[in-house]
Amino acid sequence: MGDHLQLVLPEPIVPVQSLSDSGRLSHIPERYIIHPSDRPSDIPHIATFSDDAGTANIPVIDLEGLRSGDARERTEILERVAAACRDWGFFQVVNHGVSLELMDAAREVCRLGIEKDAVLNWSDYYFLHYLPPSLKDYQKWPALPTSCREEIDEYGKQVVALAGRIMRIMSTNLGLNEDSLQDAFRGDDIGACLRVNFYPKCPQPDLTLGLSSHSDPGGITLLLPNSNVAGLQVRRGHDWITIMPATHAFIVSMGDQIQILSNGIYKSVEHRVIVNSSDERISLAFFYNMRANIPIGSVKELVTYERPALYDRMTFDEYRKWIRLRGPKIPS
Ligand SMILES: O=C(O)CCC(=O)C(=O)O
Repeated sequence: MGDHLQLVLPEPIVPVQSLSDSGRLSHIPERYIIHPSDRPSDIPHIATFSDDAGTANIPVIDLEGLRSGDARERTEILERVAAACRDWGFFQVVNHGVSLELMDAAREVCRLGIEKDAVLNWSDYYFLHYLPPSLKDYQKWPALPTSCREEIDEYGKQVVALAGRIMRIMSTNLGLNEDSLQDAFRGDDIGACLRVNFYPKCPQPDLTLGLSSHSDPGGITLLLPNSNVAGLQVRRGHDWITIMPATHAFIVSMGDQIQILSNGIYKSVEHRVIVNSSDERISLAFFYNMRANIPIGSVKELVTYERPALYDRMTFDEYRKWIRLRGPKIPS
């Protein structure tokens, strides 16, 4: 995942945060200026907006009804998720079962974990690995504030549980056994990591991007953004839709491996991040991926005479190497 993103990003020598914090920057350095055809033409004039789920452009789906045991309500929710997976490749979930306090705390401690002189990157970021356990190394997690490791650990556990629930919903919606997708990921052997992104204020947001257009190569992503600063844009045909995050919602998106497993029924959609001059932004992108070394192809029930297999089987590791050569977007 990191390799993939590094491919499409220039590697900064100075953390963007320190450039922005100098307070003297009126123009962004040359190396951050992107080609005119890639520039965001429609930076929202006011980046900060009120939390109003009604203004969101991707579906906001309330999962509360899944707990009630009411069959009709459950069917309606599943249908909404199915439509969002098919039509958007993106949706937001609220009442998802992850502790709201923990969401706020995770955002705050991860933010504080971005040290001034830490890992250098464009729109500074760092990775924390949760799964497989062999990759989890607390020594590489921020030590301060002292609650950081414990809270991020608990956050990871709850988000992994939510991701599992969403995978089961998607599996059922595809007409499969509810564990089929999870089994294809190799169940307990999945990969999970958190990418903490920090986008400082930018004096010339129209000339650059916080994160270049890409699709996520893995399974599903659960994104926790600032609830009041716009930044994420999702490709919709020729347009870029600026997502308005609903309060305490996760933005869920399909990765390339879901497109492959579903034989193209669900789409992994390109997205990018714009920055702005008045507000900084932080986002926690939680990637829920399959085991890296098992061949993945479309689930056999979804390959038919009318809909032959669209993709070659390959392992997630091979796929990452493949996109490194081919560029960051799976053909739809
Ligand atoms: O910051 C965001 O809203 C999106 C982050 C993202 O796409 C990523 O980390 O891959």
